[in-house]
Amino acid sequence: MDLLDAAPIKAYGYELGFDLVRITGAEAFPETERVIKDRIAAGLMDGLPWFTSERAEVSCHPDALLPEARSIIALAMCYLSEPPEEPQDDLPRGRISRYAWGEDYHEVIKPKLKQFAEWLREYARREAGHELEARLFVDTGRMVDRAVAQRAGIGWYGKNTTILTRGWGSWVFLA
Ligand code: B12
Repeated sequence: MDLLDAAPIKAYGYELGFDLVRITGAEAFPETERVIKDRIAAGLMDGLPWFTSERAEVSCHPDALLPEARSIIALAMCYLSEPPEEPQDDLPRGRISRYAWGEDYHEVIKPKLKQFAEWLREYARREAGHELEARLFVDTGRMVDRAVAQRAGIGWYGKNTTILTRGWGSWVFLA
């Protein structure tokens, strides 16, 4: 992103409704790759057949996802909302994790990422006279979302392994 001023990029991220916007370089994540491979070898990722060592070799190397990659924009969106009123009856009920209360976050965030990428392309053309390529990831993509967020300064690893942010705690989706 060194050819482009980062301030308007961050400002646009906030305009789109993200709560934290940071930028980091597109260098590899060798420590995360080592941890993923150790966990797979120890059988800790059983039940997630798509979570393979080969996948880690891509997801921890941004240049395998986009060869000319220079920077990664790390985004966080808070999902903390007020709990609904507790029903006053004795019927047995299950509890659903807060992150699943609203609309599917993938469907909320993906259109915003597409809009961000379109804006970035236009911004790069206008400011630097060059074409910009971008790839978009939220959760299901081959990207190590937490490692990116930590390196970019979105937050730090909490004891529950989620990224804790100043202001929103761990109640954030990453993209
Ligand atoms: C696989 C996965 C799961 C699996 C986990 C399976 C397993 N055996 O671990 C399942 C389906 C169970 C799951 C559950 C949840 N997930 Co999930 N999941 C992912 C996914 C796709 C990959 C995460 C992963 O394992 N990466 C590989 C590991 C090795 O990388 P890493 O997490 O960066 O690992 C580092 C840390 O582990 C760190 N570390 C671990 N523990 C500690 C402790 C300390 C003290 C320190 C310093 C460091 C540290 O060291 C590693 C090396 O850098 C990511 C999205 C993505 N594309 O990254 C979402 C993601 C991690 N999930 C997310 C969420 C919200 C959840 C849930 C809270 C949802 C819910 N309410 O049920 C739970 C909670 C899980 C938890 N406490 O971590 C969010 C986390 C947001 C945040 N604030 O961090 C992500 C980032 C999705 C997103 N884009 O928003 N998830």
